Amino acid sequence: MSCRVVVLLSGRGSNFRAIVEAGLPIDIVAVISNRPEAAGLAFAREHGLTAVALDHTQFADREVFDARLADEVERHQPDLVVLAGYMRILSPAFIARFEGRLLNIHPSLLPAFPGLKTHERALAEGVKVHGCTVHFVTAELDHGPIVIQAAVPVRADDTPDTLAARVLAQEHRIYPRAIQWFAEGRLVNKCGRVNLRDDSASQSVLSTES
Ligand code: NHR
Ligand code: GAR
Repeated sequence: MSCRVVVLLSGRGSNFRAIVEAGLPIDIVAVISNRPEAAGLAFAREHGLTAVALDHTQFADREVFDARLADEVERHQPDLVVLAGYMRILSPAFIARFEGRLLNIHPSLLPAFPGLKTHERALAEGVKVHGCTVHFVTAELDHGPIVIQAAVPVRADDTPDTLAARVLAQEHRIYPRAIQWFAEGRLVNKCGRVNLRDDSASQSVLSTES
């Protein structure tokens, strides 16, 4: 049975597109945005996927919104929930319902630069290497177990925008890969570290094809 995936996003949705275009053996059963105008929602509809807008500004507070969001996510019975440019911190009550099946992509090499404006901060610190991280989401913001990272060089003439574009290209490579590993049941979460299970069956299929 194919892995049922719910995608949460807030904006452009280029990571979501990269996931769709990777042609993974997954079922994207719903795409949910806290911003009704998110381009990612329109892309989902164009692809015949279930697209749901839940406008957080219409709710009394974060707890009330997150409870409604969690109910909506659960309705689609996901095996995996993917944050793809989802820009709202999730309350501990939400995390408790989905921990272990919740992935995020963050535009820095964690644990450096958790939170927002990562590219500006990387340039301000003068780091020479920057990148992105896919991690399991825990209640502690941007601190969950790391699945995969990709690094990019920082150039002397970079602006936040040129650096973000270089990082984004890597995001589009690593997020589909991490999701595929999850769907294959190959991610083993052990004491807060993620190991990649070497599934000999799928390995040998790969090697006979290549
Ligand atoms: N929630 C939890 N509990 N843990 C994480 O690791 C999370 C999370 C929710 C989102 C993505 C994240 C990132 O990769 C993410 C990871 C939003 C903010 C933020 O401050 C910070 C980190 C992340 C996403 N959001 C503001 C807020 O008050 C709103 C900002 C806005 O709307 O533009 O929620 O970096
Ligand atoms: C991506 O760079 C993602 O890593 C980042 O927002 C962008 C979303 O782009 N996520 C965060 O900063 C989470 N706080 P996309 O909508 O085109 O995928």
